[in-house]
Amino acid sequence: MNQQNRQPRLSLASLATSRPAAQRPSYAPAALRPGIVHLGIGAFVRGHVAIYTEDAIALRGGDWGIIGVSLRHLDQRDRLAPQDGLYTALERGPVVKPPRIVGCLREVLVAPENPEAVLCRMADPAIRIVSLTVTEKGYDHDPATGRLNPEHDDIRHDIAEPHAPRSAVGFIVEALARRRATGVAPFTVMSCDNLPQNGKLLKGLVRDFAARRDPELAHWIDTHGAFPSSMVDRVVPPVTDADRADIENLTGLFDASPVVHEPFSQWVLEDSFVGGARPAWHECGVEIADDVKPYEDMKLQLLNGAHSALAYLGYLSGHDMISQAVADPVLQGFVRNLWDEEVIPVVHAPAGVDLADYTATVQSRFANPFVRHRTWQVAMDGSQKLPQRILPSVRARLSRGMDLPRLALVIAAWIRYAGGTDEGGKTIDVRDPLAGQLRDKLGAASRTPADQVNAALSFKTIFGDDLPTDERFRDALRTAYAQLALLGARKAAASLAGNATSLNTAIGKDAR
Ligand code: CS2
Repeated sequence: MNQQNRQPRLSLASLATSRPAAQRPSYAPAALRPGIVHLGIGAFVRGHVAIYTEDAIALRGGDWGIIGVSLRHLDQRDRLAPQDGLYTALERGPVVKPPRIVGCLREVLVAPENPEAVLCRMADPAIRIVSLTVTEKGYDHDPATGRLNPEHDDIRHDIAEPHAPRSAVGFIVEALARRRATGVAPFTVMSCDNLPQNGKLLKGLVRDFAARRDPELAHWIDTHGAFPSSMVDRVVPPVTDADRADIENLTGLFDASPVVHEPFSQWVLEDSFVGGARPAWHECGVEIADDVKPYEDMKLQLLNGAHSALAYLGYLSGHDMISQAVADPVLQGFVRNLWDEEVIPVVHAPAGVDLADYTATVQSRFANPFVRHRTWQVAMDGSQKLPQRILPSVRARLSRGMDLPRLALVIAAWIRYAGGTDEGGKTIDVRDPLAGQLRDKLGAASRTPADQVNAALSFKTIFGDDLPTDERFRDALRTAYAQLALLGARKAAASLAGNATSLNTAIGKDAR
């Protein structure tokens, strides 16, 4: 972190001294009482959900302060506590916007340090919503089936010691049990992660866990609880020292934990809240929908699917940033064709949405050079992401007898990436809950496409029971992997990019 020439640290005491260029909360943050506990207080929630909440508080008031909880690390708390929870959000795009100091995050707790403090807050009747951005792996479920994984270390621990949990699901169930025991209504549980039907999925996990403990608790949650599904969308990359320095210059205050985000933001939310209690999000740009599923499917399969495609193929082709990968004519042509030929034909557009326009917007968002989102970052946790980003399109195409060479190439690129060695023989820092197992299995298999594909398909938590036995899928994957091994990622993508420029760029004066 930049230690030089520091301005005063952002805090409630210094807030009034921020430069006029900075937008400050229009209400007094110190007087704001909490109504939301948020599990997983990383960058995304602070660049998205919290900003809508800040707007709703500014517009309509209400006790909707957020208590953020880190389920693993201390760093957010250590950075935000000296700032009284205040942080700066900066939009990165072609138009320079004033930085915004956000006031609705009122406290940050670290769960492993003091699980009891977290449970006390969650059991407090003042808390009406518990929201989550814990990433895919934070649900401790089996991605292929969407069911709780009782073998997961944290879940095993929480079943044995429910009063001092470690997992998000364990915290939710223990807090709900305490509310039930004291006659307090349940809080609404609002997942904001990139999972299909995230509310329904989380409800299933919470019910399953609660039923192992007490079937009556499970029944109470079923009858009185609420688990709205939502589709959230905004690219919020990790901040860099350069971002911190820019923000310090703009606001005149040093912020150890700001967020940077792209201009675009979308939140489609199912309006299912206990007692209807929620901030006035609908007046601040949140779209309320009876059925969020078509929005989630569209976003996961078109936006996140293409993001993962650019991450694996882009990384293997030598691109550090998503914006560079999508500006590469070869990969751009490939992604355009992936959308047009393979994904759009099997995705149902939400009413009133044109998928050609939607994907054109996604493409220009990815190309935003001011958003520094690394391919390596998006490549993380592939074993948890592919099941909802790539495999639903695969299944839809197989069931209709359609081919899928591009989807197969994306999966082949992931296999190659997960193997841990890039095309130049350099080690890849693979971050994934299954990284060790993947590396071992892929490493033990021979280099032939058939054996690499077999090794990957042995992961049923990713591919389920159906795909590994589907001969057409195996064939497509073997062919894609063979192309990748023979030509390298970029040329393999060029052969499926469907335009002469891509092919020429890849095989012509290409230095890579
Ligand atoms: C990305 C997402 O890291 C990733 O896997 O695909 O975080 C993406 O930036 C967001 O879903 C955009 O809303």
